[in-house]
Amino acid sequence: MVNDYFPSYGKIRYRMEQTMRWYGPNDPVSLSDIKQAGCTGIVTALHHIPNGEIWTIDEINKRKAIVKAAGLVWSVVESVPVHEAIKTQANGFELYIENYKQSILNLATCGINNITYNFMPVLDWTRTDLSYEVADGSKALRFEMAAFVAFDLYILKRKDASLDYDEITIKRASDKFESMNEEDKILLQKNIIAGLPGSEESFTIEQFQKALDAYKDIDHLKLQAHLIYFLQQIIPVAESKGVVMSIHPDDPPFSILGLPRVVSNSKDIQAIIQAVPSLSNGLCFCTGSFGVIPSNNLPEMVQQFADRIHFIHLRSTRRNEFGDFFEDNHLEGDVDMYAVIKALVIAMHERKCCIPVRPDHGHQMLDDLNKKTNPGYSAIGRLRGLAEIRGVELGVLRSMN
Ligand code: DNO
Repeated sequence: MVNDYFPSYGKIRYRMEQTMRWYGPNDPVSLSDIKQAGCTGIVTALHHIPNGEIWTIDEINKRKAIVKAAGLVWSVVESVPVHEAIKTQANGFELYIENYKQSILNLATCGINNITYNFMPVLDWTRTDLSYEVADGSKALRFEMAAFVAFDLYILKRKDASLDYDEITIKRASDKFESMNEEDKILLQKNIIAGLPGSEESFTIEQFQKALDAYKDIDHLKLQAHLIYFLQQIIPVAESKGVVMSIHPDDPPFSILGLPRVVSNSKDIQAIIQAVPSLSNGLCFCTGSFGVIPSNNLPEMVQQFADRIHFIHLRSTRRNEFGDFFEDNHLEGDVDMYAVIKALVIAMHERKCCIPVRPDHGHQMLDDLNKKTNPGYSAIGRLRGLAEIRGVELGVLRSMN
């Protein structure tokens, strides 16, 4: 158990590299804001390049120069998105894999060697409510099961969807739907399918159903095989250039809309490591995603995958018995942040490296409430999260030195 693990290490020198996500020149939170929050690294992506196309050296260098001019470093790419055709192995998917390899090579040429991606079918992350007011008056992101199921059953009207839910859940969903007005329904649909920031996809209901249909013959094993095939293709390319690839876990980490999920727990991760053991085949350890499942013991998972965690998202969710969760303050909620950070400090010491970490999401609070920022990516809310996290890290370090 990590909590009992107190080795006499002597001087521990490696600290988390503090970063924040920046959505590029149009992000209302500026590079200067991020720098003032105490970050040295930036996590960004070329969101303007359509999913599946090659990131050219020219475009990468342009972004890199903007970050450098602000006195910061482009530490991690989040994300180079994986085209749906690769996940379903639809016609032409080999070309998308070739393009992906070329983007890795181009990033490596520009000296950027840490790339995050995910392998979630159709939707990247999913929430039902983007401005859930918590007790202190700040606003958080939330996944409410009844609202999600109401969308599935009564808005999307997915065939046989009711077979996926028990009676109580269906009753709660129908009550929820009854209580909603037209505006609420439109907003719920928008939150789920119009594309959260960074997801690179946006659908109408018809397009969405079509995207789901592409998975009708793809179960867990098949999707896992497609992921492994993808890794077998790209990891040797990444490894040859010293690039590490960090897969982001499923968010939420359970099946939604009948879709398979292959990166939700340690068993899933072990399977992909076993298939492609290279350390370039790494993990973006997102405590907010993994933390939604009570059986995911996060400090133990950090220990288990310590050698291949190349990027960290720190965030804490609070769940209830109905399958709902919301994003709590970073040191509250269900994640034992102290134990996670301690395990990370030990991992960094053993690997003799600083792992980039970002406060994943933050509440909208204080002046954030008067601004329009990307959901989850407020300035002050994330600053609070980062400040708390680095305080915990300092405490852990002092207690061990
Ligand atoms: C949400 C993010 C995800 C993440 C991707 C990684 O805020 O954590 O969108 O960037 O899943 O590919």
